[in-house]
Amino acid sequence: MNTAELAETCAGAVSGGRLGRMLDELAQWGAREDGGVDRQTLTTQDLSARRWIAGLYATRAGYKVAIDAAANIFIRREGNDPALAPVLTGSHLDTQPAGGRLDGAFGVVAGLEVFNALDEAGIRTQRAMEVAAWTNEEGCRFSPGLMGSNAFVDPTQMDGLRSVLDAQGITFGAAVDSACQDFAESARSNGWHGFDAPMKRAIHACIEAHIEQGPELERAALQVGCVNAIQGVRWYEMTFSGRSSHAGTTPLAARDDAMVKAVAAAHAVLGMAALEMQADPSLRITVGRFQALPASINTIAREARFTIDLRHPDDKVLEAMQVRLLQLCAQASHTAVLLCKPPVPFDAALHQLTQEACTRLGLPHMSMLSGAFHDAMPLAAHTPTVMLFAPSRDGLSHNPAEHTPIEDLTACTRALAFCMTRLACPN
Ligand code: HGY
Ligand code: MN
Ligand code: MN
Repeated sequence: MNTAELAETCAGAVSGGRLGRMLDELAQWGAREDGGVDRQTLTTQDLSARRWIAGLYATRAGYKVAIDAAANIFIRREGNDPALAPVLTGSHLDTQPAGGRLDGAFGVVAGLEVFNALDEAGIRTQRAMEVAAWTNEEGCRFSPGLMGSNAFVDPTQMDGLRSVLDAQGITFGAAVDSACQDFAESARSNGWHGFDAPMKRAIHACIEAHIEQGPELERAALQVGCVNAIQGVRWYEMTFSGRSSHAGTTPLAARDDAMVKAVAAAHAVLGMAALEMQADPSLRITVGRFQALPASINTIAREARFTIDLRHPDDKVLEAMQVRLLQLCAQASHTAVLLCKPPVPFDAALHQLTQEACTRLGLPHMSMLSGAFHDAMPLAAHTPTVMLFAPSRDGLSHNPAEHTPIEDLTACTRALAFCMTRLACPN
């Protein structure tokens, strides 16, 4: 068989039943009563999910597992020529606090289903393939997001990232060390086959499968998104200061109320955002978190802070918006830029391959931009990278009701299987 025929054979062996069962099993870790998932990075729920998914393949012939200094996990399916750089797929296992069961999880499980399909079809590839489970993509517990994939591409970031604290005062470094120890203990007690996975190592190409998390594919009644770029993203935290004093005794003239300053600034930001998003449908401005200290009902706030999530496909617009946001928050005692990522174009040849895959497999598809960021964003600076999307029902994500019909998840996985096989069997 030529490589295209091998690729079609692998795509044909993808099983929606197996895919659905793995997604169901994975959703048990951090399962919420409302059907969603709370599996924040490096929590006990995340460690259980990591142990389970690595353990599925770690003792199978032809497979090896590894963890790196950012606790990124890699599941490797050996190829005929170990000297060749691997083809990489995967996504993240961590979720939002009230997340869905597909954001991230689908990309990891889809990669593993490609492995299952190759095994079933008896295909040995030239290049090894690896599925990555990147650490802390979401950035909820430790901010910002994309810590694991960023550190893989630029290990010099690790020292700074290790000192980031979560709300309980635990450092990212301590959480990473516990995860690496947990992995090592599981590997020892279960006889896992391991390999050495240094950061920044050579990768032949990277393809990440993910749910769209927006409404475009469903609106167009299409099954697969061939993603050509990710829009730029900037995160800010605006902090306002005041002086704590008694709510019942302090007259207006004596008040220095941080809440008054923060609410006024947030209100101005949201008012500007509404007008600007009306004028420019590509613009996204969100105030997602608002906190006050000491957060006591009968004490005037000494501090109040809120976050802003700013997104747009054009970096010049992001730059101009940043100036306006800082102006509106001029009363802030501290402004922090937590994340600043310019728009990232994906590899044109890989994007072409994703479209070829969908055409050959008869999958209705379209080329599109990603509104959400993904681990593919940093990877694109390290190796030719592209993404494949499956539709999201009602465009909903970061919500327990997140859902995609299994036939659409299967279609996207078939396209992934085709592309990965083509890349891993070059001749
Ligand atoms: O925020 C994002 O774009 C990603 O879903 N974490
Ligand atoms: Mn995601
Ligand atoms: Mn997400």
